[in-house]
Amino acid sequence: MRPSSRPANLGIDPARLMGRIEALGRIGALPGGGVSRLALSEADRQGRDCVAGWMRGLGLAVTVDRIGNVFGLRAGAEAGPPVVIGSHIDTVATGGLYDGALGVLAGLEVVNVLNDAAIRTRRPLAVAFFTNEEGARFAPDMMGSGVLSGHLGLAEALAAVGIDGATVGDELARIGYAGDAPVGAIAAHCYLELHIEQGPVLDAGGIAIGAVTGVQGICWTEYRFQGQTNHAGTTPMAMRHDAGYVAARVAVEARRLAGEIGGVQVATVGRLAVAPGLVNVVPGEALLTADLRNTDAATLAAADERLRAFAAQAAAAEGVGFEARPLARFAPVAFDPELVALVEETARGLGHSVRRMPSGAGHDAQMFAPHCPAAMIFVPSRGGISHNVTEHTDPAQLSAGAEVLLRVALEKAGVV
Ligand code: HGY
Ligand code: MN
Ligand code: MN
Repeated sequence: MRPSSRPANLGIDPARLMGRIEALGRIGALPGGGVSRLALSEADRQGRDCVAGWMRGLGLAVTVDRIGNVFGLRAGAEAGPPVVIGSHIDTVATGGLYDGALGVLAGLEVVNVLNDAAIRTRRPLAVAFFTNEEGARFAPDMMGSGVLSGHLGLAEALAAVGIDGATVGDELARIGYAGDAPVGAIAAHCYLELHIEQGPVLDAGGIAIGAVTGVQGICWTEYRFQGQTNHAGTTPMAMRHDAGYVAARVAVEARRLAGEIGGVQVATVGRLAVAPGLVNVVPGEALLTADLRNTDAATLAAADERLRAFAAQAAAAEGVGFEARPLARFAPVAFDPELVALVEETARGLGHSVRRMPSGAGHDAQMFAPHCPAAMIFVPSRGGISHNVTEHTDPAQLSAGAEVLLRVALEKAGVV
């Protein structure tokens, strides 16, 4: 589909975009750089207030739904489902300035450009941020967009208990974002998300834009092992029920299994804890989280099953009890081919190098994909680093992505 004519001299304001990114980055800023705005934390509340304030300042009608998703709506000449531009503003505890924030703030930049040029779109536009995309404090990830899309029940989400023992419902109320708008009140005509790649592909290839074809499958599981605390000196090895030893074996197996499967298979043990965690006590308790991902659903399911079987066998051999609790299960998702092509053509039309690619990271966009045309625009991550305080993308690269977003959004919303 060729992009039709549209106001030629429109352009984003790179300094204004960077100004908002840096201003939001000061909320939850970590000493020495980076950001921590864990979902529904005080920093997340401040970030939400800041972005909702910018939305209102741009004349957007702000609504908050019952899982705390925030939409800023810009009326079009016609009523009907809006073109939604979204992402998230919560971060992991070792976050950077751009993961999530770029997509939301580039959406505000699009609105700013349209307001400045007094351009009215045919369809309404909405800029949105969704609750708990990261899943770092409360599993699963993509929680707010997952409830919106029906992937997760509202009650189940509100009851989710975080790694610190708090519940989503209590925390949402505490920060003042337990909205009263029904979930799903705003149905998207289509969904666009600008995001940093968070991987090495674009940066290594010197490519400016990624036209994202889809998102790989995600499988998070929490393993808990119950052994027997005992004396480190007096307990013969054959008499031990060492929960920590079993957890360590499972962690090593996860890594080995990923290597054996090969291809795009990845495995991460992000949380590994033993109790009581004392030098002279055989651990009686252990907890481990396994994050497995693959673009192929069957391979991913097989990997999950094999790791779970290994854990059961290792626990039995050590006389240790174990339970496995699913934390997140997302099937691989394909984005709308026409929209992906539009992203690719638009990038090329702006003179940017572009390539099609799957996303290794999960995103809110994947929750929209089954319900409306959805697509993502990637910009490079320096060294492929993300979920790390040194996460970086050059301002010119950020602006290039925002420019593509502006033109694709205009193409989908139409100009009157
Ligand atoms: O885990 C992810 O892929 C995303 O950052 N929530
Ligand atoms: Mn993200
Ligand atoms: Mn992230």
